[in-house]
Amino acid sequence: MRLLVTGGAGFIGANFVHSTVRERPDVSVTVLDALTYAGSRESLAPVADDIRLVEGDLADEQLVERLVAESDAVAHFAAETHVDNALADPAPFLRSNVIGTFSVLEAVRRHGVRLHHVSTDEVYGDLPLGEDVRFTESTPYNPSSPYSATKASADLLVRAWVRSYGVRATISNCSNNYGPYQHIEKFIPRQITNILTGRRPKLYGAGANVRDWIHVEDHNSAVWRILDGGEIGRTYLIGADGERDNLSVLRMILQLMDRDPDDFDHVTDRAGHDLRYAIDSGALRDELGWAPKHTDFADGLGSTIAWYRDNEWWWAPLKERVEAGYAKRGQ
Ligand code: NAD
Ligand code: TDX
Repeated sequence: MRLLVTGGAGFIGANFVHSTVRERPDVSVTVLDALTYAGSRESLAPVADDIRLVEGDLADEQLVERLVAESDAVAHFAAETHVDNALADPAPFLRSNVIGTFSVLEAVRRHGVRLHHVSTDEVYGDLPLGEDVRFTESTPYNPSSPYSATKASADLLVRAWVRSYGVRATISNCSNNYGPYQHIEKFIPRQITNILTGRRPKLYGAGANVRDWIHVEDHNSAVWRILDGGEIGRTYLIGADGERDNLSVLRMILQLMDRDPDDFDHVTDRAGHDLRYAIDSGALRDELGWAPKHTDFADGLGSTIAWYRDNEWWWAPLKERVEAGYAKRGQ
């Protein structure tokens, strides 16, 4: 199989490429990535000799068309992904997430190529705290932020291209990922690298917001399961029953790093901050037989901390600039 992976130099995409090279020697991987601030060649260094990396933008229709024409399937991960950045400047999110997905859809339509579109649970908006409800495939779309609105728009384009043009596509909406190679602007790696650089962790508001954590390897095994056996036109929700509030996650990081549990700062809350995400992944488990492997969160968090400790070369050059950006916003 010739597989085109968009966004393969980002967090989830790079982990996907690593595991594909490791576990699927029959797959030849081409990565298309614009190498924005969120993508890096270094994340693909361990597999550099096993893949082809093309630096380019999704909005470059001719390039996308050429690469899609040479592929049997596309795993579409590329996107602008950070909610705080979207609040500060939504324009790149419209370009990459909406126009970029449109460009991929037109190319797969012309060439009859199978597409898997990677999306997020944030398209469903948020859930109340403390109620026993979860997102399912039939939850109505209700995005809150410029980021989630552009991901929702992309999902709707995919659904329309399936219905109108018979494009062979599936969609997955996954909960919050953690693991190696995640950009240090995101919650978990930001706190780990704050501690490793002598800074205090930063918690938005009271830390009561709940996220449903899944290890990136489990997200990616689900994506492969859908590519292999998913029903065309279907949406699958991916989650590993990992609900925790932000304060508990932060305290766990502090404990695993031998710090005082109160050694952190409360900072300005995010505008429009979604309260709670929670995924019911029953359909994926029952119909495609998928199950997560990383079921012990403390264990997964411990190995993620170890990865950041051992791979300072990968993140240290970014740290000052990321924190200066947050400081400007009072976060
Ligand atoms: P990331 O920000 O770490 O990586 C995104 C990658 O896409 C980067 O390498 C970047 O250079 C590339 N990119 C961005 N715009 C591009 C463009 N116009 N053309 C080509 N490449 C471009 O993101 P991530 O966390 O790895 O997320 C990957 C996908 O998974 C996204 O679609 C995201 O919405 C989705 N997702 C993420 C999470 C999460 O917790 N991180 C959860 C659910 C879904
Ligand atoms: O320093 C911080 N302090 C803090 O309390 C940061 C960066 C975040 N937070 C909070 C905000 C959220 O409630 O932690 C939670 C997680 O924040 P992010 O890592 O920014 O993730 P989130 O906004 O939940 O979105 C993530 O999951 C879904 C990804 O960034 C998205 O790309 C994905 O779609």
